[in-house]
Amino acid sequence: EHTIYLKDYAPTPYFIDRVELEVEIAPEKSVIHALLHVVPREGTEPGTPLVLDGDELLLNSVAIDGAPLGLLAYEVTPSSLTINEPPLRRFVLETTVTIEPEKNTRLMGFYRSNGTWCTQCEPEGFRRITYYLDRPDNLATFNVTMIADKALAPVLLANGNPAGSGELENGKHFAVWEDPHPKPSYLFAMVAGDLGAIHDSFTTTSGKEVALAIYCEHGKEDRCLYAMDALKRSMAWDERRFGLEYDLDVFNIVAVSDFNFGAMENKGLNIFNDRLVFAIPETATDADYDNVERVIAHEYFHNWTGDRVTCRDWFQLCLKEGLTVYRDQEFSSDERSRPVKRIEDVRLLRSAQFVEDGGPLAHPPRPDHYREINNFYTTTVYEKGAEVVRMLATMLGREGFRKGMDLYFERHDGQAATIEDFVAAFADSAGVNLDQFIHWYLQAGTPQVAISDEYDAASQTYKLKLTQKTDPTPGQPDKRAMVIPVRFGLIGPNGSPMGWSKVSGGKVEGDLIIFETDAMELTFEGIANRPVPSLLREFSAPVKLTTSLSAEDQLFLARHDSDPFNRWQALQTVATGILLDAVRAGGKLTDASRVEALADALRETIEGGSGDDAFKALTLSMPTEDNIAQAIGQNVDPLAIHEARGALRKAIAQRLQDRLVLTYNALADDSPFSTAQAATQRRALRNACLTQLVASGTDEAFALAEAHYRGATNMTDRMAALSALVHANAPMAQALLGDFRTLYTADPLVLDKWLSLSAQVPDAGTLDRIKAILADPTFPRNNPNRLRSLVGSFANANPVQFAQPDGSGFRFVTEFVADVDKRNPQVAARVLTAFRIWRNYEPQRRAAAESALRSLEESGTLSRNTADILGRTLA
Ligand code: BAL
Ligand code: ZN
Repeated sequence: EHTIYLKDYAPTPYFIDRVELEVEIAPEKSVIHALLHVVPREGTEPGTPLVLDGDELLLNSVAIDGAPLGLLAYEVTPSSLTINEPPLRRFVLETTVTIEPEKNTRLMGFYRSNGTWCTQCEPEGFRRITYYLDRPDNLATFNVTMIADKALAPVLLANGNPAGSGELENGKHFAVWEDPHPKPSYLFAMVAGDLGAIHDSFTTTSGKEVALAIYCEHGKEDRCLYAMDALKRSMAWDERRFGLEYDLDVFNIVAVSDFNFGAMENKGLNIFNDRLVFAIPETATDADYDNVERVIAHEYFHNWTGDRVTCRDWFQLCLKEGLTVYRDQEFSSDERSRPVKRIEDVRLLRSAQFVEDGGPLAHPPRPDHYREINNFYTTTVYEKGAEVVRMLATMLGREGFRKGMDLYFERHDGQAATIEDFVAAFADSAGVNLDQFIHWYLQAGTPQVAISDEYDAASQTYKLKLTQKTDPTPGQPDKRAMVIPVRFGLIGPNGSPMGWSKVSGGKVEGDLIIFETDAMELTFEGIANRPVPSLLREFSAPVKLTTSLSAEDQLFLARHDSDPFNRWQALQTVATGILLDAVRAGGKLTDASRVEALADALRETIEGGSGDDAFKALTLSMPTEDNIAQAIGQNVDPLAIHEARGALRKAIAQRLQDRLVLTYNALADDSPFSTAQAATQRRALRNACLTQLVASGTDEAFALAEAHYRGATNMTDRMAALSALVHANAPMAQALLGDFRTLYTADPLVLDKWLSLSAQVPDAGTLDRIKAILADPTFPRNNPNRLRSLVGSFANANPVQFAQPDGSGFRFVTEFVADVDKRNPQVAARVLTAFRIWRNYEPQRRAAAESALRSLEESGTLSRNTADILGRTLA
């Protein structure tokens, strides 16, 4: 069994500090000539072999310091090249290999996408380009000479700065790139192709001019302008907020259409999935614009948190990912609405990370073993990782956090670091002990925090009783108490904040409770009236909170809390209570007065002055079916959930109909499309009103949505109407889907929207329609975006049809996984993770899911990626 353990980490006996590559790019076969400057590490014994990683390479020649090696001096296996007795001094290892990018359907290493040659090396793709110490702790400078046919590939890009170019015989040309910053091989990148580009520049705070470019398929240049704008804002923000400046003469981004990840932070040459670059109003929604901005920022921010300071080993992945997600979240919060961004991030955390953390694929942000590292690019590493950094920032304050970051860079710039290094920088700069805090990185599972309160009028004291517990996760049966920062406030009967004369029983720093034991009881003195507590403001820790507050208290918070997150949360909590009762009643609402009270609070939110339009739009969206399933936990019946949620949305729509129509009409806007905050927020609220109206299921509402669809002048409005009608399974939904398909027939990214919506129709005919789409010979069956849009959306966003009690949905997905696994294991393994909830279903669906998983197990040889996910899912 191929399991890798953190405890086995050891430095290599040799390291490579300089790489010179000459790459001859040609159709079918490319040839890589590598000069690796090798140095034995101190203490390496004579005769210690040098073992390099390789994968699907054809070795043509191998030499040391120019002298070819005899056959007995080295060994080649499918995954390695071993030099048996290298010299115990600095030397140059010279290899020549042949690779076939055209046949590379795994999209890892050097491959061809839509005619363009490009690379993806993280985590272990460089070994598919040449033999190397393909691990993140080997840092080297790179010099790359690329040679290609000038007509096929006029554009030749690699990491670092341009260092020469020229013409060669037979229509060929070359370009040289020198990257002066030592980097691990996973940050290596090359692109060759016939591409269009937009150019711009940025002057850094110390006056250095950086040439910026975004490359893409010819004819799509105008779609890159928003990404360029986001890039320049990101560069300025990182200087302002963290004092971090860019460090090369050029910064290039390339958009490609076949890409496993969203994007990749290669030094000086970020490569992007084109869906995260292209944005024009006709084809991109406001959510797409946000994603472009967020990911452009994320990859740019990696230049410091990832590239300048990288990871010692892949167990530390969260060191760069959690931190960089935190940074991109902060960027979006500063650029847009902070409360709205926080609510959106928490929604994602709950619907993806909490689910992962509560199931068979649960793992700590820093795992201690893995079979396949590609399976650890998870929402736990990314989103929970960001929450852990956010808690540090919450406890240390903005300045304290910045001091820790400064020390981290001072100590580790140019190094491959660990989580311990990161946390030590904060402990040392702030002079605090973070020995217990670091367990957030080491322990899996979502802590469950319960808080109850008690007021005693006679003594004017108020008590908060807190408990925490974390359920066992795979490999971690016993859990310890975590350090949980609980931001809070007490609210008096008139809605204003309440102070106290004294608090005892635990650590309270200003408006922050530091809860770090299994249980704690705080006593506040000098409290003249019973307060309503606002707990876990800003969602200050990634925990599941339950409180003893009544629905009336929650509605009071929804009206009076100064924290927008908790105003939103209060309404969600009331809705969740109603929905859980409705599910228990088989999908019917049981308490009309509570529904009315919720609807009235929503009305006040929409009408009232506090909160921007995007915030109001978020309050209108009820907990998702997945959220409800999670709250139920065991014996989940997705159909009862779907019906309960539909019933609540219908009841709210009926009660708020006049208000929704008024707001919808009042927000009509015929000025030209703009991505300015006020304009996007206006669209968000107007479309939320429309979506809510459609939930009433009336012909009038359907007609309004159809008119909205037909009259739309941008993709945000068009998709909002179509999506509302599709999710309501309205009579005209199929016809409008057909119309949408023909309107955008030539645009692959809009095709993704159609595929995704088609897969989400809550109707028994959906599965057959998906099968027909897949069976179409023109369907691009190797493109990750298309496959994920269709089958990923079905498995993750159509809970009722995926979990048909007869198992047809489950079997369709496992058969799809078995097929795609032969060509692209990463895409297959990712789709399979939709089964992580299978044990939570009621018995019939659970049995059906298990049977589909068992047949996948028996279906033949699976990739390590898919076998790993399957094994853990069934364990
Ligand atoms: N490093 C992989 C892509 C990303 O997280 O930026
Ligand atoms: Zn990242």
